[in-house]
Amino acid sequence: MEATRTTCPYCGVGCGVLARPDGTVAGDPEHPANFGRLCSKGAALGETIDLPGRLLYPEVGGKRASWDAALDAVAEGFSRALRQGGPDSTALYVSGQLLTEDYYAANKFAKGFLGTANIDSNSRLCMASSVAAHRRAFGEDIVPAVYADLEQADLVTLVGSNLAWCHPVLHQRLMAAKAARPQMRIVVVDPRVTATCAGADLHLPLAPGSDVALFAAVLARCADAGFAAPGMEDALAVARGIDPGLTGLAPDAIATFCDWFARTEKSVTLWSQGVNQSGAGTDKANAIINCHILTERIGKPGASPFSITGQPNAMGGREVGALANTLAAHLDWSVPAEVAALRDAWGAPNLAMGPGLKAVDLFRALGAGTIGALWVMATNPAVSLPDGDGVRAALKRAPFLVVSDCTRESDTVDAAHVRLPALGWGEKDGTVTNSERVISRQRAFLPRGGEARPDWWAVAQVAKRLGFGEAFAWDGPAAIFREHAALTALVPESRRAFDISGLAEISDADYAAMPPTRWPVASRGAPGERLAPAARFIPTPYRGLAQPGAPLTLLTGRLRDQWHMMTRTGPLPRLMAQAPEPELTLHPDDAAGIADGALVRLGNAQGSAVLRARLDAGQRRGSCFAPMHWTARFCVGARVNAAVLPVVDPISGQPELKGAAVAITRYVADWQGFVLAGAALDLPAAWMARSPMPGGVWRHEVAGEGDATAAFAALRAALPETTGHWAVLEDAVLGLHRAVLLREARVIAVVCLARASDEVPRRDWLAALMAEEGITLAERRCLLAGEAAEGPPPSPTLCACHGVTVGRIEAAILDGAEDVAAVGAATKAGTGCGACRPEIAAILARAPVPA
Ligand SMILES: Nc1nc2c(c(=O)[nH]1)N[C@H]1C(S)=C(S)[C@@H](COP(=O)(O)OP(=O)(O)OC[C@H]3O[C@@H](n4cnc5c(=O)[nH]c(N)nc54)[C@H](O)[C@@H]3O)O[C@H]1N2
Ligand SMILES: Nc1nc2c(c(=O)[nH]1)N[C@H]1C(S)=C(S)[C@@H](COP(=O)(O)OP(=O)(O)OC[C@H]3O[C@@H](n4cnc5c(=O)[nH]c(N)nc54)[C@H](O)[C@@H]3O)O[C@H]1N2
Ligand code: SF4
Ligand SMILES: [Mo]
Repeated sequence: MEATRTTCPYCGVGCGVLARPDGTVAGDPEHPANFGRLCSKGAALGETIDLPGRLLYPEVGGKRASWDAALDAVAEGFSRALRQGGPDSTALYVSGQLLTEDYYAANKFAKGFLGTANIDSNSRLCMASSVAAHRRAFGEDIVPAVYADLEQADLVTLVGSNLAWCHPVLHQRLMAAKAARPQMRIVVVDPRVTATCAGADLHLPLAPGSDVALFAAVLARCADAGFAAPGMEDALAVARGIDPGLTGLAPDAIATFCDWFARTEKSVTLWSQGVNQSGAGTDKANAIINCHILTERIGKPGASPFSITGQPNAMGGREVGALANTLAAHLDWSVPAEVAALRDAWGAPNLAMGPGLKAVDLFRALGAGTIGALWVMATNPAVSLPDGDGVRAALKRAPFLVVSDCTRESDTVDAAHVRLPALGWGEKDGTVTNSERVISRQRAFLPRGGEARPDWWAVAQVAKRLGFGEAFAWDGPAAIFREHAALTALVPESRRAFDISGLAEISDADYAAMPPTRWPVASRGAPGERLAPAARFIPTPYRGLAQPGAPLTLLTGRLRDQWHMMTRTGPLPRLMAQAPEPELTLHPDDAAGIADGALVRLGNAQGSAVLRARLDAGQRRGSCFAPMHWTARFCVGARVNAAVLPVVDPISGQPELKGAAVAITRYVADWQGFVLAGAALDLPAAWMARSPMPGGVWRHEVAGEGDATAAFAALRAALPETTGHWAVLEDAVLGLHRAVLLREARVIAVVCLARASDEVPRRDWLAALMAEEGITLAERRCLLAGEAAEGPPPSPTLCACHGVTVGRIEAAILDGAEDVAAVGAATKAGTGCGACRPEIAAILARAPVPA
């Protein structure tokens, strides 16, 4: 079976993948991003191909419809809104998970033909602050660096980036470079101890939101060391006026970092959401860039600022200009000649003449009733936007909502009037651009699922129905790509770094075979490497968090093995094993009597969520951390964005997704425990977290109020499987309730409740028995005890790639493995994507006690 060269659909590293129709995937050794490596999510791609819950047919009003009927309905909904409210009562909300060609089509449709700039992208939640900072500093949204710079630098500073978990393959490249050149220094700037800190020489646990103060100190120190550059005066004066103490860091730690930065010519500063997702995100990014301008370290080998992208095509979205305040091909609304040229090129007399509503304002307008028709593509705003409850209410109130997605299992899809099935990974065909400006092909290697169609095609069909067919008459993605590439040299006088006009005449065959290609690719000349744009200092006055308040600051972010709202990673047991429940990490001194493992409610006047408390001294005091991933589908009531206020950076409009002020209270449950069953169930429990386990078993963590005996009966009654024999243990005085449903020698279901979660048995052993064809008599005798009478207790999986448990790793250490490499040689743990290597190092450091 021939392997197809394609690209991973998850993070912005943009790894090349060799994929076969039987679902086997491997890293592409020839791709310049990964040279054959893949992380746990990439390596599990084959298992995501047949996920249940695909949206396979168009639906109108909740009923299956033909494409013709669905497209007619979309055209009608948009015409009605245009008639009643004009262009600005229509809107699109799109995503960095679209292919460039789909993205281009959506943007052309909205800005050129609906005549509205009300098209924004989930990149507003992700990259907007960096886009704004680049435009302020460089006059254009330019990322000067390439990945090799991380390997060539002598100082790599990671600011607000958990690279080990979020860009694992790039982190592995960095770790390999450090192993080869141990003198290379790595600094992590993050309020909490993350897996990325394990490989660092210095961790600066600064106060949330205070990055501008840190980089102001760096700027001042560099100036003191004799660096000077024209135009630095204002930025430097502002920086000198900022008290470095605002960071809450020890003065000698700040001094060490400033010294390292000032002295190290080959210095790369890489940043991500700890910078961007902030009420001061744009200033944070410019404060970093200022330090690189002053030291003349931009776009040089091993020396550059480097804003890294999150989604697979965040960069492509910026190229096609599908943000409410950008135009196609980096063209600029403030340059009339560029606007005129685009209007002519598109044949679009109605071209929108200025910026539209940014994401948060767009959903506010939807809630206020001023948007008559909204089309959402490839994103789940019901969960990912701040003010989650407000956004859900707005979606429900929308007069006309179209959602294009590959899955039916999304809270936003639930709310849609028209549902359009999109091609999934492996079916779609087009291009994406990664963090280092490399354009790669995603190629189809699977037949289309059901009646799913490309997003660009759906856009073109609706455009045709609205009378704009001529401008959307593409026969495939290559034609769209050519049109997009041609726009990048539309106005010769405006010299833009983003120039891929060299690809404007690419043939269909060459497009099909296109190797990874870094821009710029001008009509003449070789493809680009680094970019070294002329740069301007931007004064960055200090502003703290926009959501100040007592008592704790909520930081949100990502887990190693989950992707966003879990639609693809959540159903896979091996990716769920790392964190089967939503957890809130707290410093023990902030716990105020809350025990490790207790359920807690975090919340404020806007909203709340219930999670399992984890006490961890690596969390900065005064802050707590919760993953962003949980939706109502996996956990009822753990959507953290319910408690995140929709406050935005005034320059970029990016919401402050890290920094909500929350209070933590104990969630009082009279009973809690778990239900194991052969399917994901709706159960009568006030709080419930579902997760898949190996062997087709679903774990349901449950908690609730009221009489435990009644709850126990209700949970058993809610199970779909009833034939068989119940083994039951109840001790109402102790509050213990355990039941196992047996059919012959098979375990069909388990229900266990207690007063506290540590009084219920471990789930792993019981779940493992459920996965078996039949259990032994010895096992059966121990069932209600919840653990085997003999043998070691089951151990959680640490290495998701090779399924290696903590116990195996501890055993290898006892057998003499002294470092991460030796553990890898003995167990294979850490030899896949490598993302668990920091955790293996942590186990080595705490030297396991012999059993
Ligand atoms: N496994 C996995 N990988 C992913 C994704 C995923 O869902 N799962 N999503 C992808 C996407 S779209 C994105 S955008 C990237 C995001 O990649 P990252 O930005 O690395 O991820 P986050 O966990 O959101 O946030 C990074 C860190 O910012 C820290 N932080 C919070 N507040 C501050 C602050 O004020 N200052 C500083 N300096 N740090 C702060 C947090 O503690 C957190 O550790 O990951 C991409 N990769
Ligand atoms: N509290 C908090 N909130 C956050 C963040 C945070 O750190 N903290 N991070 C923010 C960031 S950086 C991001 S990027 C967002 C991510 O948030 P979302 O964009 O809402 O996340 P996803 O779950 O990835 O949604 C993508 C959807 O697109 C679908 N899809 C995939 N490919 C295609 C395609 O080709 N066509 C179509 N039509 N659909 C497709 C998938 O099935 C999925 O349902 O979350 C943001 N929200
Ligand atoms: S690092 Fe992992 S998630 Fe990111 S592109 Fe590579 S394989 Fe995919
Ligand atoms: Mo993102």
